[in-house]
Amino acid sequence: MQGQAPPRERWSREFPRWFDWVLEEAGIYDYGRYPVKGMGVWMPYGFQIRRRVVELIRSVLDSTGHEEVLFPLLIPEHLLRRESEHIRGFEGEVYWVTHGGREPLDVKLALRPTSETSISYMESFWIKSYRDLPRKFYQIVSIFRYETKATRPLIRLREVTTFKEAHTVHESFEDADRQVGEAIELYKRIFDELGIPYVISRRPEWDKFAGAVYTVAFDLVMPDGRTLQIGTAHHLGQNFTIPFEVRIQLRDESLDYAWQTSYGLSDRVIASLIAVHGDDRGPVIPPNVAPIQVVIVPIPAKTEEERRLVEEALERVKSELERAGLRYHVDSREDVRPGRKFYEWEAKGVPLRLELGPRDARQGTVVAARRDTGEKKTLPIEGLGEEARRLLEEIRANLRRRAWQWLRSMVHRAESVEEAKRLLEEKRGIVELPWCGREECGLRLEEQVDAGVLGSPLEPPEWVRGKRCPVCGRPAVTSIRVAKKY
Ligand code: P5A
Ligand code: ZN
Repeated sequence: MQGQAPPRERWSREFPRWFDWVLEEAGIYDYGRYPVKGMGVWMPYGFQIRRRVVELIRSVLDSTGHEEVLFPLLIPEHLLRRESEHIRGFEGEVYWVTHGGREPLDVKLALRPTSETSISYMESFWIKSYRDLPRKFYQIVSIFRYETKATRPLIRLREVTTFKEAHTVHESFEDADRQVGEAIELYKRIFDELGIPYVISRRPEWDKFAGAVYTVAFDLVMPDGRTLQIGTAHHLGQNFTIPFEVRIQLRDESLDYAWQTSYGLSDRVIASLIAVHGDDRGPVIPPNVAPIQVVIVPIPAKTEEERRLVEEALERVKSELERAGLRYHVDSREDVRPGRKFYEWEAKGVPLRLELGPRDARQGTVVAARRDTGEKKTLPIEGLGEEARRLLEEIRANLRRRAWQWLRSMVHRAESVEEAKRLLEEKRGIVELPWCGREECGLRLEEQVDAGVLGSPLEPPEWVRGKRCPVCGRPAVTSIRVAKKY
């Protein structure tokens, strides 16, 4: 029996409301009720998803020579101010601790908005020679930013609770450059594991990280067609090692300042996996991070003998799933009707549901319903563990495929400003145009299309060859991406 794929009307048309509803309905993140703006509570179910995402990030970093550390939350004012571009960028977003009890503090302390300054400060003691390099540190911590744009749960927080920041040190510009390349590869791996599609852009000069030489960013198109920056990697040059005096002895025995990179991910990774795999019924949590991979809903039996049959079949189903190492839950609530249960587990995004009624029990089968496609089929209990594993793998692949398809359908090309404007209004998503590469034209374009610039692909694309910049008419050297941004 083939089910219709669940509709995605509400998901795309009312995305912000859909998202708030999902976080609450699924018990992921309680945002509205906590009495500090921009801060919410990870609920048990959400926390489990978060934990698995964090484990994935950790395992990718640990297996590639990154060392986990933990720095203090507080940064003294003079450290935060030491790199001028950096503080200029963050000045308006810093929370300050000014008192200890009733005493005003001698030195104001910042709640870290990011940790380049405190980490560079300590690196100046730890790193003395090229022999110590490369070093790759990371931590997964809360950071605080007094965001002034509209705050949103998991998307624009004032306490970012799942900030994974990596900080690396190198002996040359080129090594740091290569490290940015590695960061991009690692982030691809992480996003691919979660089935999150992305567009990678080199951010324009006017939108790079405060204190960076250049910034590469991953963007996702959200269901409503607006883009979300879901990760960034920065070449920091010697911008922090000079003021913090991270000086090293080079191979030729001379002394020079070291080179750095930093790269970060946040709660937005979790927001994106919830957003991108959703439909009108709620999210579909990818099986590899789903707290519950399989939910079993026993269908009420009428007679004692049917009840016993279902009980017995249930034991067999459970041992099948256990043997296959799957995370399952039996919803045996007696006061809730099956229809209501289906609705609730769909809203939690459990990827696979097994229904087990008297008739199935008698036949030694269960009815399996896929959350991603809504498809239902009858499966023998014998060998169910393996079959469920296979189905979950298929669901994962399907989610990823569907998400990529959707992202691709949201990237458009235009050769004139008017066309770009029209596409942004009618189709939303990302519009790519030929570009002369000059800042002046990029900024004019932002104004003319009333959208933000994401930047350019890392390599100039083939299709712009022979084309002209729609703003100034000069030959295009690359393309530029514009989008309505979150
Ligand atoms: C890289 C890690 C940095 O802070 N320092 C350490 C560098 N880069 S960043 O671009 O400013 O932030 C990294 C990623 O964090 C996400 N992010 C946020 N997520 C939720 N709420 C926020 N207020 C917020 N601000 C930034 C973005 O995905 C960004 O790419
Ligand atoms: Zn131009």
